[in-house]
Amino acid sequence: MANPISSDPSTLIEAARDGDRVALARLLSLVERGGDGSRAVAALAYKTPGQAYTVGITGAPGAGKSTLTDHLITLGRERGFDGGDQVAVLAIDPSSPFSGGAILGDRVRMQSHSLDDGVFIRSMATRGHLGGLAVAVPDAVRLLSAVGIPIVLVETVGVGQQEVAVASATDTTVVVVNPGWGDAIQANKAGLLEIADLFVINKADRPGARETRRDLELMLDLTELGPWRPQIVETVASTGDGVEALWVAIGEHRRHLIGGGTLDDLRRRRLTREFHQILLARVEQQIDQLMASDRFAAITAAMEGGDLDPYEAADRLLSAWGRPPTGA
Ligand SMILES: Nc1nc2c(ncn2[C@@H]2O[C@H](COP(=O)(O)OP(=O)(O)OP(=O)(O)O)[C@@H](O)[C@H]2O)c(=O)[nH]1
Ligand SMILES: [Mg+2]
Repeated sequence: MANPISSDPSTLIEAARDGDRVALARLLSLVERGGDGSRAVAALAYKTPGQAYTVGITGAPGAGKSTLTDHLITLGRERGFDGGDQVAVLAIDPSSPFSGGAILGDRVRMQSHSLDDGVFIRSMATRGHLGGLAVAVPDAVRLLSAVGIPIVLVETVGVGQQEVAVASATDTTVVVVNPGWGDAIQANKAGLLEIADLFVINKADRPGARETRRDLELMLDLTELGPWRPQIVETVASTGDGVEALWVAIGEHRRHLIGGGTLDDLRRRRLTREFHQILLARVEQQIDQLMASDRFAAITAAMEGGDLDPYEAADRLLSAWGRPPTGA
């Protein structure tokens, strides 16, 4: 066993591969914190990508994602995709940069697995990670895969742009809605359609599940879909009703991706997107540096004095691109 107080990423990765969960937790903290530590972890993880299949569970606050995830952990452990396997869960709250109360709730809801050392549950915020969630989540997922965990579940709270960013880091994306959802998130339906491989109508014990299904089917009918039509599964996570059908549906989507040869394409596209996010974050950082320079102050003063229009000002400033900003 590796030195327990080591903080060297390669030592930690070796220990994590041998099943040391403390080492794995420490690696995820490095990823979360960003900077050189996360760069080092990312480089090591990228070299040994692993075989993890990743499932995103996303949807509005309180939709029942954690309660569902708790069941999916059990199903992953007992059945897996080709037999029971180890399962990792990343619980992500994009709304707060630091771990908040909601995540504590997640831990409590998944507590039934706390004695199973084949289950690793971790909440994650992005703190200093350059590129935010869109880069931190793929880094974390890659790490879990690299240390040999075959099933990774990613729970994300929220609706909107962040959700899309996280969804693009997983192989199968499950969008959880509740009966009566239609009125609540009208505006975001198109976004959800774009990311959903499966819809779950959870809390199907409440009135309106049938209308919600009809609404979703209609929406799918009006959308130009690829070769996969998102399935709709009804569940009551609080009792476990329907969760097996959900696991089967996830498995079918997985087989669809593997059988059609599209899983590799999907992952390649995802890597390109991640690259794009990293580039954007880098460029933004450079712009921040430029804006702290004397040159920026001088050009801004000239613009304010009426000597330069804003486009000329931008041209002037960017002509210094790549050179170290003076007097920063
Ligand atoms: N009636 C009913 N209640 C449910 C069902 N599933 C979950 N709940 C309850 O809904 C509440 C929220 O469940 P969570 O699993 O924490 O939901 P979540 O989507 O993870 O919530 P956040 O992580 O806070 O966004 C809890 O009180 C659950 O017991 C269901 O199928 N039917
Ligand atoms: Mg939750």
